[in-house]
Amino acid sequence: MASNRELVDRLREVVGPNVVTDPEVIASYTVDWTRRFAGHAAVVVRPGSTEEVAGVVRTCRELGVALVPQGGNTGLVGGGVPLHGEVVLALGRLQALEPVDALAGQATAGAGVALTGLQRAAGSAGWAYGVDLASRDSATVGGMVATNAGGTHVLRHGDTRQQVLGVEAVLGTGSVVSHLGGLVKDNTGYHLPSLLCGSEGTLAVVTAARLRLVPATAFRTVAVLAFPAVSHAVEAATLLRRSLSSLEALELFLAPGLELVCSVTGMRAPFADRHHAYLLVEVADHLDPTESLAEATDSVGHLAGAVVATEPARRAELWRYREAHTEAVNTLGPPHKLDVTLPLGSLAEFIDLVPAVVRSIDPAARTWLFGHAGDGNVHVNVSGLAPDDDRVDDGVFRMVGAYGGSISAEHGIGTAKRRWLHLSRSDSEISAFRAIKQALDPDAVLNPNALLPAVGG
Ligand code: 2HG
Ligand code: ZN
Repeated sequence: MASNRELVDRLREVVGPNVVTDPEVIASYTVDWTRRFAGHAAVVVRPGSTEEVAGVVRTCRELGVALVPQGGNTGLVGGGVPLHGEVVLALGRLQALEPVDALAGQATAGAGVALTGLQRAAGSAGWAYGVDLASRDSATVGGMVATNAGGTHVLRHGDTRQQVLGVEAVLGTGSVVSHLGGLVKDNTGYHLPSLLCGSEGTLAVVTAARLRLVPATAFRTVAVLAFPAVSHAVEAATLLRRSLSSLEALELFLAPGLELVCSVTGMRAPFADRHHAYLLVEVADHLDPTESLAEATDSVGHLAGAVVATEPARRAELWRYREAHTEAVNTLGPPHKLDVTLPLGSLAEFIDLVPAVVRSIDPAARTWLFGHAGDGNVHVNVSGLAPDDDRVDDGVFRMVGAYGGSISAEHGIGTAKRRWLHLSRSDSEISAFRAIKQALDPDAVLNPNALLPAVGG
Protein backbone atom coordinates (compact mmCIF):
# COMPACT_ATOMS: atom_id res chain seq x y z
CA MET A 1 0.00 0.00 0.00
CA ALA A 2 1.39 3.42 -0.99
CA SER A 3 2.03 6.14 1.57
CA ASN A 4 -0.12 9.22 1.41
CA ARG A 5 2.83 11.27 0.21
CA GLU A 6 3.51 8.88 -2.65
CA LEU A 7 -0.20 8.82 -3.59
CA VAL A 8 -0.43 12.62 -3.68
CA ASP A 9 2.80 12.94 -5.68
CA ARG A 10 1.67 10.35 -8.22
CA LEU A 11 -1.77 11.96 -8.57
CA ARG A 12 -0.14 15.39 -9.05
CA GLU A 13 1.78 13.92 -11.97
CA VAL A 14 -1.61 13.20 -13.58
CA VAL A 15 -3.75 16.23 -12.68
CA GLY A 16 -1.22 18.87 -11.58
CA PRO A 17 -2.58 21.11 -8.82
CA ASN A 18 -6.05 19.50 -8.83
CA VAL A 19 -5.29 17.25 -5.88
CA VAL A 20 -6.96 18.56 -2.73
CA THR A 21 -5.46 17.70 0.65
CA ASP A 22 -6.82 20.57 2.77
CA PRO A 23 -9.10 18.90 5.39
CA GLU A 24 -11.50 21.86 5.43
CA VAL A 25 -12.10 21.63 1.69
CA ILE A 26 -12.26 17.84 1.81
CA ALA A 27 -14.96 17.92 4.52
CA SER A 28 -17.73 18.80 2.03
CA TYR A 29 -16.92 15.72 -0.06
CA THR A 30 -17.08 13.22 2.77
CA VAL A 31 -20.66 13.58 3.97
CA ASP A 32 -23.80 13.04 1.93
CA TRP A 33 -26.67 15.51 1.56
CA THR A 34 -28.81 13.83 4.25
CA ARG A 35 -25.87 13.72 6.74
CA ARG A 36 -26.75 10.05 7.36
CA PHE A 37 -23.61 8.81 5.61
CA ALA A 38 -20.29 10.33 6.61
CA GLY A 39 -16.79 9.06 5.93
CA HIS A 40 -13.30 10.49 5.64
CA ALA A 41 -10.68 11.01 2.97
CA ALA A 42 -7.13 12.28 2.83
CA VAL A 43 -7.32 13.15 -0.85
CA VAL A 44 -9.85 14.54 -3.32
CA VAL A 45 -8.74 14.50 -6.93
CA ARG A 46 -10.42 16.70 -9.54
CA PRO A 47 -9.45 15.64 -13.08
CA GLY A 48 -10.29 17.91 -16.00
CA SER A 49 -10.51 15.39 -18.86
CA THR A 50 -11.27 11.75 -19.63
CA GLU A 51 -7.54 11.12 -20.11
CA GLU A 52 -6.86 12.50 -16.64
CA VAL A 53 -9.61 10.31 -15.15
CA ALA A 54 -7.99 7.31 -16.83
CA GLY A 55 -4.61 8.36 -15.40
CA VAL A 56 -6.09 8.64 -11.90
CA VAL A 57 -7.76 5.22 -12.12
CA ARG A 58 -4.57 3.57 -13.42
CA THR A 59 -2.50 5.21 -10.69
CA CYS A 60 -4.88 4.13 -7.94
CA ARG A 61 -5.03 0.62 -9.35
CA GLU A 62 -1.26 0.40 -9.41
CA LEU A 63 -0.98 1.69 -5.83
CA GLY A 64 -3.82 -0.52 -4.54
CA VAL A 65 -5.96 2.45 -3.49
CA ALA A 66 -9.75 2.52 -3.88
CA LEU A 67 -11.74 5.42 -5.39
CA VAL A 68 -15.23 6.77 -4.88
CA PRO A 69 -16.52 8.72 -7.92
CA GLN A 70 -18.62 11.74 -6.97
CA GLY A 71 -20.78 14.06 -9.06
CA GLY A 72 -23.03 16.68 -7.44
CA ASN A 73 -23.13 14.68 -4.17
CA THR A 74 -26.93 14.64 -4.27
CA GLY A 75 -27.20 10.85 -3.87
CA LEU A 76 -29.40 9.56 -1.06
CA VAL A 77 -28.02 6.06 -0.42
CA GLY A 78 -24.43 6.79 0.64
CA GLY A 79 -23.01 5.60 -2.69
CA GLY A 80 -20.88 8.69 -3.37
CA VAL A 81 -19.02 9.30 -0.14
CA PRO A 82 -15.70 7.76 0.99
CA LEU A 83 -16.84 5.62 3.90
CA HIS A 84 -13.46 4.01 4.54
CA GLY A 85 -10.94 6.65 3.53
CA GLU A 86 -11.10 6.09 -0.24
CA VAL A 87 -9.82 8.75 -2.63
CA VAL A 88 -12.71 10.92 -3.82
CA LEU A 89 -12.75 11.25 -7.60
CA ALA A 90 -14.71 14.49 -8.02
CA LEU A 91 -15.96 14.91 -11.57
CA GLY A 92 -17.26 18.48 -11.42
CA ARG A 93 -14.58 19.84 -13.78
CA LEU A 94 -15.82 17.69 -16.68
CA GLN A 95 -17.97 20.57 -17.89
CA ALA A 96 -17.79 20.10 -21.67
CA LEU A 97 -21.17 20.64 -23.27
CA GLU A 98 -20.98 20.40 -27.04
CA PRO A 99 -23.41 22.48 -29.13
CA VAL A 100 -26.70 20.57 -29.26
CA ASP A 101 -27.14 18.49 -32.41
CA ALA A 102 -30.50 20.11 -33.25
CA LEU A 103 -31.00 17.96 -36.35
CA ALA A 104 -30.72 14.68 -34.44
CA GLY A 105 -32.19 16.08 -31.23
CA GLN A 106 -29.20 14.95 -29.16
CA ALA A 107 -26.59 16.44 -26.85
CA THR A 108 -23.17 15.29 -25.65
CA ALA A 109 -22.45 16.42 -22.11
CA GLY A 110 -19.51 15.95 -19.78
CA ALA A 111 -20.08 14.14 -16.50
CA GLY A 112 -19.86 17.36 -14.47
CA VAL A 113 -22.59 19.26 -16.35
CA ALA A 114 -25.49 20.02 -14.00
CA LEU A 115 -28.98 18.97 -15.06
CA THR A 116 -30.12 22.61 -15.31
CA GLY A 117 -27.21 23.34 -17.69
CA LEU A 118 -28.28 20.47 -19.93
CA GLN A 119 -31.93 21.53 -19.76
CA ARG A 120 -30.99 25.11 -20.72
CA ALA A 121 -28.83 23.97 -23.64
CA ALA A 122 -31.59 21.69 -24.92
CA GLY A 123 -34.17 24.48 -24.57
CA SER A 124 -32.14 27.02 -26.52
CA ALA A 125 -31.89 24.54 -29.40
CA GLY A 126 -35.69 24.06 -29.45
CA TRP A 127 -35.62 20.72 -27.61
CA ALA A 128 -36.02 19.55 -24.02
CA TYR A 129 -34.31 16.93 -21.85
CA GLY A 130 -36.62 14.11 -20.72
CA VAL A 131 -35.45 13.72 -17.11
CA ASP A 132 -36.24 16.23 -14.39
CA LEU A 133 -35.73 16.07 -10.64
CA ALA A 134 -35.74 18.37 -7.63
CA SER A 135 -31.94 18.46 -7.22
CA ARG A 136 -31.57 19.74 -10.81
CA ASP A 137 -29.17 22.58 -9.87
CA SER A 138 -26.55 20.23 -8.38
CA ALA A 139 -27.20 16.76 -9.86
CA THR A 140 -24.77 16.06 -12.68
CA VAL A 141 -24.94 14.08 -15.92
CA GLY A 142 -22.33 11.57 -14.70
CA GLY A 143 -24.13 10.98 -11.42
CA MET A 144 -27.50 10.68 -13.13
CA VAL A 145 -26.15 8.07 -15.54
CA ALA A 146 -24.35 6.20 -12.75
CA THR A 147 -27.53 6.01 -10.66
CA ASN A 148 -29.98 5.74 -13.58
CA ALA A 149 -31.82 8.73 -12.13
CA GLY A 150 -35.59 8.71 -12.50
CA GLY A 151 -37.41 11.79 -11.26
CA THR A 152 -40.76 13.30 -12.06
CA HIS A 153 -41.09 12.72 -15.82
CA VAL A 154 -40.38 8.98 -16.04
CA LEU A 155 -44.03 8.44 -16.82
CA ARG A 156 -43.63 10.22 -20.14
CA HIS A 157 -40.00 9.92 -21.16
CA GLY A 158 -38.56 7.05 -19.12
CA ASP A 159 -35.58 7.04 -16.75
CA THR A 160 -32.01 8.09 -17.56
CA ARG A 161 -31.23 4.73 -19.16
CA GLN A 162 -33.83 5.51 -21.79
CA GLN A 163 -32.16 8.82 -22.68
CA VAL A 164 -28.60 7.50 -23.01
CA LEU A 165 -27.48 6.65 -26.54
CA GLY A 166 -23.81 6.38 -25.75
CA VAL A 167 -21.21 6.89 -23.05
CA GLU A 168 -17.57 7.62 -22.59
CA ALA A 169 -16.20 5.95 -19.48
CA VAL A 170 -13.06 4.73 -17.79
CA LEU A 171 -13.21 1.10 -16.70
CA GLY A 172 -11.69 -0.09 -13.45
CA THR A 173 -8.74 -1.31 -15.52
CA GLY A 174 -8.05 2.28 -16.53
CA SER A 175 -8.99 1.72 -20.17
CA VAL A 176 -11.33 4.16 -21.90
CA VAL A 177 -14.49 3.08 -23.73
CA SER A 178 -16.07 5.74 -25.90
CA HIS A 179 -19.15 5.40 -28.09
CA LEU A 180 -20.70 8.83 -28.50
CA GLY A 181 -21.84 8.72 -32.15
CA GLY A 182 -25.52 8.85 -31.18
CA LEU A 183 -26.84 6.33 -33.72
CA VAL A 184 -30.37 5.47 -32.70
CA LYS A 185 -30.18 2.06 -34.35
CA ASP A 186 -26.92 0.37 -33.51
CA ASN A 187 -27.05 -3.35 -32.78
CA THR A 188 -23.34 -3.98 -32.54
CA GLY A 189 -22.98 -6.10 -29.47
CA TYR A 190 -23.35 -5.53 -25.76
CA HIS A 191 -24.96 -2.21 -24.90
CA LEU A 192 -22.48 -0.74 -22.43
CA PRO A 193 -24.55 2.42 -21.79
CA SER A 194 -27.40 0.27 -20.44
CA LEU A 195 -24.98 -1.66 -18.25
CA LEU A 196 -23.28 1.45 -16.88
CA CYS A 197 -26.60 3.19 -16.18
CA GLY A 198 -27.33 2.30 -12.58
CA SER A 199 -23.94 0.65 -11.98
CA GLU A 200 -23.23 3.32 -9.33
CA GLY A 201 -19.59 3.83 -10.20
CA THR A 202 -18.72 0.20 -9.46
CA LEU A 203 -17.76 -0.80 -13.01
CA ALA A 204 -16.54 2.39 -14.65
CA VAL A 205 -16.35 6.14 -14.20
CA VAL A 206 -18.69 7.82 -16.67
CA THR A 207 -16.98 10.90 -18.12
CA ALA A 208 -19.49 11.94 -20.83
CA ALA A 209 -22.82 10.85 -22.27
CA ARG A 210 -24.65 11.20 -25.57
CA LEU A 211 -28.27 11.91 -24.69
CA ARG A 212 -31.44 11.92 -26.67
CA LEU A 213 -33.62 15.03 -26.37
CA VAL A 214 -37.42 15.19 -26.46
CA PRO A 215 -39.80 17.70 -28.08
CA ALA A 216 -40.20 21.00 -26.24
CA THR A 217 -43.84 21.76 -25.53
CA ALA A 218 -45.33 25.27 -25.60
CA PHE A 219 -48.10 24.75 -23.06
CA ARG A 220 -48.00 23.32 -19.56
CA THR A 221 -50.64 23.02 -16.86
CA VAL A 222 -50.35 21.76 -13.30
CA ALA A 223 -53.17 20.70 -10.99
CA VAL A 224 -53.25 19.46 -7.42
CA LEU A 225 -56.19 17.16 -6.73
CA ALA A 226 -57.32 16.26 -3.21
CA PHE A 227 -58.74 12.87 -2.12
CA PRO A 228 -60.07 11.33 1.08
CA ALA A 229 -57.94 8.18 0.66
CA VAL A 230 -54.70 7.05 -1.02
CA SER A 231 -56.59 4.37 -2.97
CA HIS A 232 -58.70 7.11 -4.62
CA ALA A 233 -55.56 8.99 -5.66
CA VAL A 234 -54.04 5.80 -7.12
CA GLU A 235 -57.27 5.04 -9.05
CA ALA A 236 -57.33 8.63 -10.32
CA ALA A 237 -53.72 8.28 -11.46
CA THR A 238 -54.64 5.24 -13.56
CA LEU A 239 -57.66 6.97 -15.08
CA LEU A 240 -55.53 9.99 -16.02
CA ARG A 241 -52.84 7.75 -17.52
CA ARG A 242 -55.47 6.11 -19.68
CA SER A 243 -57.12 9.32 -20.86
CA LEU A 244 -54.35 11.93 -21.23
CA SER A 245 -51.58 11.54 -23.80
CA SER A 246 -50.11 14.88 -22.62
CA LEU A 247 -49.48 13.56 -19.11
CA GLU A 248 -46.00 14.41 -17.87
CA ALA A 249 -46.12 13.81 -14.10
CA LEU A 250 -48.34 12.22 -11.45
CA GLU A 251 -46.98 12.90 -7.99
CA LEU A 252 -48.38 11.83 -4.66
CA PHE A 253 -48.16 13.40 -1.22
CA LEU A 254 -50.14 13.14 2.01
CA ALA A 255 -51.55 15.50 4.65
CA PRO A 256 -48.72 15.18 7.24
CA GLY A 257 -46.04 15.85 4.59
CA LEU A 258 -47.94 18.85 3.23
CA GLU A 259 -48.28 20.27 6.73
CA LEU A 260 -44.56 19.81 7.37
CA VAL A 261 -43.70 21.48 4.04
CA CYS A 262 -45.97 24.42 4.85
CA SER A 263 -44.50 24.88 8.31
CA VAL A 264 -40.89 24.71 7.03
CA THR A 265 -41.37 26.91 3.95
CA GLY A 266 -44.02 29.26 5.30
CA MET A 267 -46.26 28.46 2.30
CA ARG A 268 -50.05 28.46 2.68
CA ALA A 269 -51.76 25.13 2.11
CA PRO A 270 -53.42 24.77 -1.32
CA PHE A 271 -56.86 23.99 0.19
CA ALA A 272 -58.70 25.42 3.17
CA ASP A 273 -59.65 21.90 4.34
CA ARG A 274 -57.33 19.05 5.25
CA HIS A 275 -57.47 16.08 2.87
CA HIS A 276 -55.71 12.78 3.30
CA ALA A 277 -54.04 12.38 -0.12
CA TYR A 278 -52.99 14.73 -2.89
CA LEU A 279 -52.12 14.06 -6.52
CA LEU A 280 -50.10 16.61 -8.46
CA VAL A 281 -50.84 16.26 -12.18
CA GLU A 282 -48.78 17.92 -14.89
CA VAL A 283 -49.71 17.97 -18.57
CA ALA A 284 -47.67 19.51 -21.39
CA ASP A 285 -48.37 19.71 -25.10
CA HIS A 286 -47.97 21.69 -28.34
CA LEU A 287 -51.59 22.87 -27.97
CA ASP A 288 -53.05 23.99 -24.64
CA PRO A 289 -53.94 20.80 -22.68
CA THR A 290 -55.85 22.62 -19.91
CA GLU A 291 -59.26 21.80 -21.32
CA SER A 292 -58.51 18.10 -21.78
CA LEU A 293 -57.10 17.96 -18.24
CA ALA A 294 -60.34 19.49 -16.92
CA GLU A 295 -62.44 16.97 -18.88
CA ALA A 296 -60.38 14.03 -17.62
CA THR A 297 -60.50 15.34 -14.06
CA ASP A 298 -64.31 15.56 -14.29
CA SER A 299 -64.54 11.80 -14.52
CA VAL A 300 -62.24 11.18 -11.54
CA GLY A 301 -64.10 9.62 -8.61
CA HIS A 302 -63.96 10.83 -4.97
CA LEU A 303 -62.43 14.17 -5.91
CA ALA A 304 -62.55 16.42 -2.84
CA GLY A 305 -60.91 19.51 -4.33
CA ALA A 306 -58.76 20.79 -7.20
CA VAL A 307 -56.49 23.74 -7.86
CA VAL A 308 -55.14 24.42 -11.35
CA ALA A 309 -52.26 26.60 -12.55
CA THR A 310 -51.11 27.55 -16.04
CA GLU A 311 -48.98 30.55 -15.20
CA PRO A 312 -45.29 29.61 -14.49
CA ALA A 313 -44.96 31.15 -11.01
CA ARG A 314 -48.15 29.50 -9.74
CA ARG A 315 -47.18 26.19 -11.37
CA ALA A 316 -43.85 26.36 -9.56
CA GLU A 317 -45.68 26.98 -6.29
CA LEU A 318 -47.81 23.88 -6.75
CA TRP A 319 -44.68 21.86 -7.55
CA ARG A 320 -43.03 23.18 -4.42
CA TYR A 321 -45.64 21.47 -2.22
CA ARG A 322 -44.29 18.18 -3.56
CA GLU A 323 -40.61 18.90 -4.22
CA ALA A 324 -39.97 20.60 -0.85
CA HIS A 325 -40.73 17.36 1.01
CA THR A 326 -37.05 16.34 0.84
CA GLU A 327 -35.69 19.53 2.42
CA ALA A 328 -38.57 19.70 4.92
CA VAL A 329 -37.93 16.16 6.20
CA ASN A 330 -34.20 16.96 6.44
CA THR A 331 -34.93 19.65 9.04
CA LEU A 332 -35.96 16.84 11.44
CA GLY A 333 -32.48 15.28 11.50
CA PRO A 334 -30.81 12.80 9.14
CA PRO A 335 -33.66 10.73 7.67
CA HIS A 336 -33.68 7.12 6.58
CA LYS A 337 -34.70 7.16 2.92
CA LEU A 338 -36.36 4.03 1.62
CA ASP A 339 -37.07 4.62 -2.05
CA VAL A 340 -39.21 1.68 -3.14
CA THR A 341 -41.55 0.55 -5.92
CA LEU A 342 -44.71 -1.44 -5.34
CA PRO A 343 -46.86 -3.19 -7.91
CA LEU A 344 -49.59 -0.59 -8.53
CA GLY A 345 -52.26 -2.96 -7.21
CA SER A 346 -50.57 -2.92 -3.76
CA LEU A 347 -49.39 0.69 -3.65
CA ALA A 348 -52.31 2.17 -1.68
CA GLU A 349 -52.40 -0.72 0.81
CA PHE A 350 -48.64 -0.45 1.38
CA ILE A 351 -48.83 3.32 1.95
CA ASP A 352 -51.71 2.90 4.38
CA LEU A 353 -49.94 0.16 6.37
CA VAL A 354 -46.33 1.25 6.45
CA PRO A 355 -46.56 3.98 9.16
CA ALA A 356 -47.92 1.42 11.66
CA VAL A 357 -45.21 -1.08 10.71
CA VAL A 358 -42.57 1.60 11.33
CA ARG A 359 -44.15 2.57 14.67
CA SER A 360 -44.28 -1.06 15.75
CA ILE A 361 -40.51 -1.24 15.29
CA ASP A 362 -39.74 2.15 16.85
CA PRO A 363 -42.60 4.10 18.45
CA ALA A 364 -40.58 7.33 18.26
CA ALA A 365 -40.05 7.14 14.49
CA ARG A 366 -42.21 9.18 12.11
CA THR A 367 -42.99 8.19 8.54
CA TRP A 368 -43.31 10.63 5.64
CA LEU A 369 -44.66 9.29 2.37
CA PHE A 370 -44.53 10.89 -1.04
CA GLY A 371 -43.50 9.89 -4.52
CA HIS A 372 -44.26 9.20 -8.12
CA ALA A 373 -47.75 7.70 -8.19
CA GLY A 374 -47.67 6.89 -11.89
CA ASP A 375 -44.64 4.61 -11.46
CA GLY A 376 -45.65 2.90 -8.21
CA ASN A 377 -42.61 4.59 -6.63
CA VAL A 378 -43.03 5.81 -3.08
CA HIS A 379 -40.35 7.52 -0.98
CA VAL A 380 -40.69 6.19 2.54
CA ASN A 381 -38.81 8.74 4.63
CA VAL A 382 -38.40 7.97 8.31
CA SER A 383 -37.27 10.56 10.86
CA GLY A 384 -36.34 10.10 14.51
CA LEU A 385 -33.94 7.16 13.98
CA ALA A 386 -30.23 6.99 14.67
CA PRO A 387 -28.31 6.96 11.36
CA ASP A 388 -26.97 3.42 11.90
CA ASP A 389 -30.15 1.90 13.37
CA ASP A 390 -31.46 -0.14 10.46
CA ARG A 391 -34.30 -2.10 12.12
CA VAL A 392 -36.91 0.02 10.35
CA ASP A 393 -35.10 -0.29 7.03
CA ASP A 394 -35.14 -4.05 7.50
CA GLY A 395 -38.85 -4.17 8.35
CA VAL A 396 -39.90 -1.96 5.44
CA PHE A 397 -37.69 -3.70 2.87
CA ARG A 398 -39.03 -7.10 3.91
CA MET A 399 -42.55 -5.78 3.56
CA VAL A 400 -41.73 -4.45 0.09
CA GLY A 401 -40.21 -7.81 -0.84
CA ALA A 402 -43.34 -9.62 0.34
CA TYR A 403 -45.46 -7.44 -1.95
CA GLY A 404 -43.20 -8.22 -4.93
CA GLY A 405 -41.80 -4.68 -5.01
CA SER A 406 -38.28 -3.33 -5.47
CA ILE A 407 -36.08 -2.05 -2.62
CA SER A 408 -34.73 0.67 -4.91
CA ALA A 409 -36.89 2.46 -7.43
CA GLU A 410 -34.60 5.27 -8.53
CA HIS A 411 -31.95 6.14 -5.94
CA GLY A 412 -29.84 3.01 -6.29
CA ILE A 413 -28.48 0.58 -3.72
CA GLY A 414 -25.42 2.54 -2.59
CA THR A 415 -24.17 1.45 0.78
CA ALA A 416 -27.57 1.88 2.45
CA LYS A 417 -29.28 -1.12 0.87
CA ARG A 418 -26.54 -3.52 -0.18
CA ARG A 419 -27.35 -6.03 2.53
CA TRP A 420 -30.94 -6.31 1.30
CA LEU A 421 -30.14 -6.66 -2.42
CA HIS A 422 -31.18 -10.32 -2.16
CA LEU A 423 -34.77 -9.22 -1.54
CA SER A 424 -34.96 -7.89 -5.10
CA ARG A 425 -32.30 -9.99 -6.88
CA SER A 426 -31.74 -13.75 -6.96
CA ASP A 427 -28.46 -15.44 -6.00
CA SER A 428 -27.70 -16.14 -9.64
CA GLU A 429 -28.30 -12.51 -10.59
CA ILE A 430 -25.97 -11.35 -7.82
CA SER A 431 -23.34 -13.88 -8.99
CA ALA A 432 -23.65 -12.49 -12.51
CA PHE A 433 -23.21 -8.98 -11.10
CA ARG A 434 -20.03 -10.11 -9.33
CA ALA A 435 -18.68 -11.68 -12.55
CA ILE A 436 -19.28 -8.43 -14.44
CA LYS A 437 -17.59 -6.44 -11.68
CA GLN A 438 -14.62 -8.80 -11.78
CA ALA A 439 -14.30 -8.37 -15.56
CA LEU A 440 -14.47 -4.57 -15.65
CA ASP A 441 -12.87 -3.72 -12.31
CA PRO A 442 -10.66 -6.73 -11.50
CA ASP A 443 -8.84 -5.09 -8.60
CA ALA A 444 -11.97 -3.56 -7.03
CA VAL A 445 -10.67 -0.03 -7.35
CA LEU A 446 -14.08 1.53 -8.01
CA ASN A 447 -16.62 2.30 -5.28
CA PRO A 448 -15.99 -0.79 -3.14
CA ASN A 449 -18.78 -0.02 -0.63
CA ALA A 450 -21.65 0.37 -3.07
CA LEU A 451 -24.20 -1.93 -4.63
CA LEU A 452 -22.79 -5.45 -4.21
CA PRO A 453 -23.27 -6.98 -0.76
CA ALA A 454 -20.03 -7.36 1.20
CA VAL A 455 -18.74 -10.91 0.69
CA GLY A 456 -20.03 -12.96 3.62
CA GLY A 457 -22.22 -9.99 4.66
C1 2HG B 1 -37.92 13.07 -5.07
O1 2HG B 1 -38.73 12.37 -5.70
C2 2HG B 1 -36.53 12.57 -4.90
O2 2HG B 1 -38.21 14.19 -4.64
C3 2HG B 1 -36.07 12.59 -3.43
O3 2HG B 1 -36.38 11.30 -5.43
C4 2HG B 1 -36.87 11.66 -2.57
O4 2HG B 1 -36.18 12.76 -0.58
C5 2HG B 1 -36.53 11.71 -1.07
O5 2HG B 1 -36.69 10.67 -0.41
ZN1 ZN C 1 -38.17 10.61 -6.45
